[in-house]
Amino acid sequence: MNIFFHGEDLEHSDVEVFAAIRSELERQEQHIELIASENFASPAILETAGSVLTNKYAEGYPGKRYYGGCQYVDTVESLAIERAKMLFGAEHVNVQPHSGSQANTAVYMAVLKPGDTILTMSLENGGHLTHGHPKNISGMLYHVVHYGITLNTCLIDYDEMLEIARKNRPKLVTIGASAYPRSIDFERVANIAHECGALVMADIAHIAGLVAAGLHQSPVPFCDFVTTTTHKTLRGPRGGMIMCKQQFAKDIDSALFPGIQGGPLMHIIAAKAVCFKEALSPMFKKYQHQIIKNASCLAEELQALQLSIVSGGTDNHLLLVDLRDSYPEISGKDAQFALDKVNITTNRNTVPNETRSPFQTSGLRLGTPALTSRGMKEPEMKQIANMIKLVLDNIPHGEESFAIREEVIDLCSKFPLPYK
Ligand code: DSN
Repeated sequence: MNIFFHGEDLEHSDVEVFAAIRSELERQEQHIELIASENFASPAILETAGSVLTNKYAEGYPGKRYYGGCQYVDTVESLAIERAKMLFGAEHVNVQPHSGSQANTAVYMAVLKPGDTILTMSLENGGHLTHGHPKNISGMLYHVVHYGITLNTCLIDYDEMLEIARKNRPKLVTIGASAYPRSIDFERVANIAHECGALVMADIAHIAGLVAAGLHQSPVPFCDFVTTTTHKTLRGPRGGMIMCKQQFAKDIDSALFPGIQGGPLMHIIAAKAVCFKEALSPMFKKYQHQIIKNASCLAEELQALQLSIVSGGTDNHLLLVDLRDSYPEISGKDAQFALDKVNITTNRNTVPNETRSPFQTSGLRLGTPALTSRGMKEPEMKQIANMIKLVLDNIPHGEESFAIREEVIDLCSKFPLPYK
């Protein structure tokens, strides 16, 4: 019995959507993907995410649902929970958040009241929207105080964090980033929070794969709550997850459902279970190790080509190029657009002590999870660094664009996506 579907129906029933998906596949095949938060999920994960489980409503949790017919989705959710516990050593896991934002919001709902103080890292310093940005619900509902980084090293200033925590007595401290290239000392942050009577939430959305593989300190033993997405370095389906100490299990579960979500996405939860099984394999550790090696190599090569890298390098899967030294006239937006033209996909990003607006920025964020999933290694990172340099040198005229685009397509053809 074939339990999955492969597009033969869509091709005939909806030509517009089919054509858009096929074009997106071609784009993914022919572009160098350097967005640090993107990846290529395995065929098994894509199959599961496209399965008949999408048909099932299952409000509640395994063994305690509000609908009949949940016996098989109970199996997949229980598998996802048990595998995640094994992977991260967590006491309690909720695999239902639709996204990392939902996961973070559920933690806030579980432990905070409107007006309570949260101590967080700002978006400008590498944090995340959901860590108290004024335009996000976290910044609208709570009183937000920020810690930052030391400007000359670009490292989190833990001493300042302690000082601010002592002064402001937050109810919750958050730690975790979407554009921070260095290791994070979760134990130290948990000690600071607990010393000041606060709870602590680590958001490991970006580095979850590195943590699962034991290549980055895990926050799980130290922090009250750990949230993540499942689709970045973890290489699963798009979604979120919350881990917490057992004492908070009930509050977290009810904050998520019925607090902020209704029916869980059972096809995605099943795909999370598949992702966690893949992440428990020895191959996964090798893959994560290569992600880090590739990021370090890319940073070193770009530095050798006279580009400034924030903090002088990287410990994880991403790096930040500060364009201001070598290319003061070029914004992150200009660089992103020029690279787009040659099929190199990146995103502009603010850099420490940013002087341009968040829409323009002075930086580029580059990450290696997706390229590493295609099998690229250090020689390809060197080639990519050279191509990036050539593109930046040729802004605004882009004389070299055609040749570089051909080189990108040729490189991609040697490292096919894992779907054929
Ligand atoms: N959009 C994600 C990222 O690119 O880091 C964060 O939500």
